[in-house]
Amino acid sequence: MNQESLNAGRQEAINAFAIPGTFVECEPCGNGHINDTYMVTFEDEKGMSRYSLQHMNRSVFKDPVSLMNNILHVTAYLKEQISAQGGDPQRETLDFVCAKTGEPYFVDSYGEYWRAYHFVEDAYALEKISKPQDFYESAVTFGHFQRMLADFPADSLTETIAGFHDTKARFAAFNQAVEADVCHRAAEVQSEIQFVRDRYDVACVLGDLLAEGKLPLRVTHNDTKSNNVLIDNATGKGLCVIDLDTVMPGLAVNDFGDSIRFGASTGAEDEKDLSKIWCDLDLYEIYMKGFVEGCGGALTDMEIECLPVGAKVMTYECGMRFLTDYLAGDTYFKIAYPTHNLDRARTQFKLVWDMEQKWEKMQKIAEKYKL
Ligand code: ADP
Ligand code: GN1
Ligand code: MG
Repeated sequence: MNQESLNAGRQEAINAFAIPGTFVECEPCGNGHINDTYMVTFEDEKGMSRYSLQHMNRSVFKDPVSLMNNILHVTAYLKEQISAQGGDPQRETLDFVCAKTGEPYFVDSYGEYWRAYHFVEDAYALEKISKPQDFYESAVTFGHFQRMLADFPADSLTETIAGFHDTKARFAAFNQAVEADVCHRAAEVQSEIQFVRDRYDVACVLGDLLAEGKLPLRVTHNDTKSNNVLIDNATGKGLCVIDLDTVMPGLAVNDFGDSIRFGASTGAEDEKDLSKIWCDLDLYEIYMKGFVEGCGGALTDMEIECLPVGAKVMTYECGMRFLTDYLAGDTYFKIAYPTHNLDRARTQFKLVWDMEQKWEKMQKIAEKYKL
């Protein structure tokens, strides 16, 4: 969709939600790769209030109505849990604002879907890990999130992206993109393609363990990048898990792994200088400690043993997804320049390689957290 229709649709959306007061301003917000997020300010007699307004990505989420139903049910359930634990449901989970029609979303005249949440004030998203303590807090918060959803009726959730962490299916999609080579980019990335193909076992390992009944299916977040958790400015504690689009049945080890690939890397996800990219084992262990604690004893020994596998698989899968998107013409992830997805893929492959070098150490660390 072009910028002009997006801007016009956004203006419609600003007027469409049941927000009291008058509109003051709207600014882009955050660094998500999927949706377009804005921070919108309104003013009424009580003062200024802020909201997060999101244009939902329709090419990624084919069924936004079912997706919003998922989020509605999950956040309602979480609010009960948070209240029962003496927490603040207004700040500790996403809190919707309905459209004036009463629906939890708005469709603009271009057919685009929008939603609005109360902005979680006095908190920050972890774009990069500058303090290990923040990473620990994010781990406790993601672990606790999963624990709170332990008895959520998983059957009531729609799969918002089919096979989201089916790494074997991702491998097949990758091979199709290589064969199709619609942008004639495959020739220049032969070594990256080979890197992926040499590790088909990594694509299969978790799916096989799940099929053999060795790992349990749980309700998981599935997108545990550290900027999908907010940390409280005042207490420094993890506060609120956001970006709930992919809450679906999944593997705990993948939620662990996705955080490691992003937060335990010594460089940015799109760092061009690969000599700066390593998997920091201190951060890996700090996160493991927090995640296991946050899960509150619910992880099985097998899950704990497979935490390093989750780290490797999620990093490999994410690199493969970036490379697939690069080959397919950058239709999925937002990019800022033409080789952005390739740069991202390369950091992930460097991390996978580094994890392979440190594999025994990674496994030994996990052993310590078996209960
Ligand atoms: P994406 O799916 O594109 O990653 P997110 O839902 O993660 O979108 O939102 C992008 C960013 O916007 C977050 O990383 C965070 O910085 C900010 N954000 C989103 N919703 C809120 C909210 N309710 N309160 C505060 N910040 C928010
Ligand atoms: C996307 O939406 P965001 O930016 O939090 C992606 C994740 C990737 C991540 C890579 C729905 O996360 O799966 O791991 O980018 N989300 C979706 O940075 O595809
Ligand atoms: Mg996000």
